[in-house]
Amino acid sequence: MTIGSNLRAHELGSKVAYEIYIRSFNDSNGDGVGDLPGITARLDYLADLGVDYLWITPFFVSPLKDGGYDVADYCNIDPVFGTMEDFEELVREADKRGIGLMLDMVFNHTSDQHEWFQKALAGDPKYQAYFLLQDGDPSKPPTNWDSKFGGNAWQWSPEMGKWYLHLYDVSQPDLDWRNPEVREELAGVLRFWREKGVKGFRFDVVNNISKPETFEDDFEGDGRRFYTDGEHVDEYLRELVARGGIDDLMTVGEMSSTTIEHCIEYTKPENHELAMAFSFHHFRVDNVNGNRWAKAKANVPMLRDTFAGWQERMTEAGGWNAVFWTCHDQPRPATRFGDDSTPELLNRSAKMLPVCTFLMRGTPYIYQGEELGMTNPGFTSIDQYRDVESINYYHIMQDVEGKSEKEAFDIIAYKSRDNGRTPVQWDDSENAGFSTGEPWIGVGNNYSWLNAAAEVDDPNSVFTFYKNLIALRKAEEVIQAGDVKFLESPAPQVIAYERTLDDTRVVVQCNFSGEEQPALALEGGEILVSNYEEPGNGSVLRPWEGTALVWR
Ligand code: TEU
Repeated sequence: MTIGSNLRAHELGSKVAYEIYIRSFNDSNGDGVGDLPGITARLDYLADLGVDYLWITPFFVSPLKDGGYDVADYCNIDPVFGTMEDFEELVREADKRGIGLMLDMVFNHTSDQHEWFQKALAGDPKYQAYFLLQDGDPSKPPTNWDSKFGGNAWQWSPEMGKWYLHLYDVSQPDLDWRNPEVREELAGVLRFWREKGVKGFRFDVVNNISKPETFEDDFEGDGRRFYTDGEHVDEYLRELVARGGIDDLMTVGEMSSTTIEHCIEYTKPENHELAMAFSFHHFRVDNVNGNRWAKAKANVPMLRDTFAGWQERMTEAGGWNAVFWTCHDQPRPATRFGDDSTPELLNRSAKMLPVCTFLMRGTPYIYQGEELGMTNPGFTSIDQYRDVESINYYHIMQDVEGKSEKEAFDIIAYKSRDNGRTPVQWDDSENAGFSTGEPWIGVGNNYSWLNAAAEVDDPNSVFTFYKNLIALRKAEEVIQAGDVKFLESPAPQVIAYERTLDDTRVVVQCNFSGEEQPALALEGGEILVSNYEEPGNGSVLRPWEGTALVWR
């Protein structure tokens, strides 16, 4: 049986995952940082929503220069997030509610505080061979590659008298996967957590692990073509999955700047690599001239074509998509793809978005707070931002691109990752019920009315709508396992597709605008789900309407 077959599709297609950015989810001890007991305390909320898996962002020992994606010890918990006992308690309590935990494995790089890197700095040749070091002239980096977080991707280490590669922050040295000892260490980390009862893993930027044998300048781009989906990545993944003993678990790889062809290979079941892949091409639809650091509305026809390509081609070839609107690296989708200018428009558009993705073929992921329709926080000063990448680019936009302070700030306020990292808005009490202490990052400016306490029992809330969509996915085989085909859009601002299984056909139509738009000419059909009690069914789609019709 293959992943593209109905058997595997039923299995993966009936599941829904929920991402927890632990620092901002729920703080149990008043230190202003979310933690493991904070998650345990909210399990009933998550069980009520109906999710099957929790992907929890890294809570391992870390100097937290990159929010925990700079790991100093893969098998120990950072005290700021709790203890091993807290983790075991979380596993037990989640298990009771039928929820599995997925841990976030950051295996492309470590923190510079990791013992391996510290030993390398001290001159130990065994550990120097764990990293990508180059000899050379301290004034001239080995290549002109860019770091993803700005600046050159190489750092000179006076201790070692060598350069080291860091595709991300300078505090995140890249591991050398060509070294079998490195690969065995990392497989051991998977075995350790599997033993603890973990049900899955998310692999950070895992398609960047295979670096070339020799390093050369990139005169066409920023260097990514030399390591993205690199030569040995499939082989490394197969080996990791086999040696880690995780082929039967839920796995997802974060794929940076990848291609559909590569993601087919990563997720075809016969390859025994990963169950599914995150790809980010749909986030390019509001770039300006290829630049992510820009403020523009989404190009909906481009969004439609991107979804169509990934949905249809992955399906044809037996691959499997993770489908999602956001994660901890993105601004809030209600602000970005919907309209948060009034509570009514926010409610409408924040419900249309999941109609569009939840009925697609794949496994949906919800990012914390999305199910409440959380928005960008409305920060007014750069001092409120914490993220290393955002702060770097705030300066690059001014110093290198010549933007004004205001232009740079407006772009940060629209696109920064921190927009998605403000605390989950639990209630209208101080700090939105997230913490009794001062939160590590400020809370959004609308928590007094936009919060979980106000939404859980409200039949009209975004939360209730998500809950119903999850239940719908679990009830309908056509959503779990049906074929998918994108339809010609009746208007540029509309995305339409159909799902079919045996004699059942579902047509989804979503209006990505605040104006009425023409609908597809369809005969009959019952409403399967809609964000309007009276959809403009038939000839028009109402503003921000998302409706699915079914024929059986
Ligand atoms: O992100 C990978 C990644 O591609 C980011 O560079 C992304 O493009 C950027 O954050 C968008 O703003 C992963 C993690 O999700 C991220 O949180 C980490 O910072 C990064 O890897 C390094 O580990």
